[in-house]
Amino acid sequence: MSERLTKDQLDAFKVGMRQNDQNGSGVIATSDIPTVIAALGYTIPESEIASILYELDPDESGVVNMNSFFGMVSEKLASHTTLEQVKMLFNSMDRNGHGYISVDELRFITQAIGVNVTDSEIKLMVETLDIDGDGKVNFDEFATLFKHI
Ligand SMILES: [Ca+2]
Ligand SMILES: [Ca+2]
Repeated sequence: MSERLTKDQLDAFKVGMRQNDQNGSGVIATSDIPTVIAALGYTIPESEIASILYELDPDESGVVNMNSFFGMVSEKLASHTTLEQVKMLFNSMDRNGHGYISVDELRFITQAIGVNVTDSEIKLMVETLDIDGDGKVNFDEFATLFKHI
């Protein structure tokens, strides 16, 4: 079994990227990657983040294709995560227990853990995961980050 995202999921991410490209942001700044990883609930040593960034952006252009980023997420992070951990992470992010993560909830979480992201970056994170396009992230969409489970 592959731990990578399926072709369908990658296609969904690409659709999200194209939508984001209309706003001029189909890429993510490498400086934002530690923030995004933290917002997903992971603690990764700085040394490992440095190697991730080097892998994603070997020529140090300062930006990474969103597709490459999610490929890295599915490969590096998912292999360490059990379904129980994914559920716990999702439940902790779904503060009102309605069964989805809203932009507001993601904003609250990023502020709570002390990372500095703009509203447009938060919306980009939601849009990239939001496969059915309802503007919120349900558990199935969230779990695509960890699809090997
Ligand atoms: Ca919620
Ligand atoms: Ca959705």
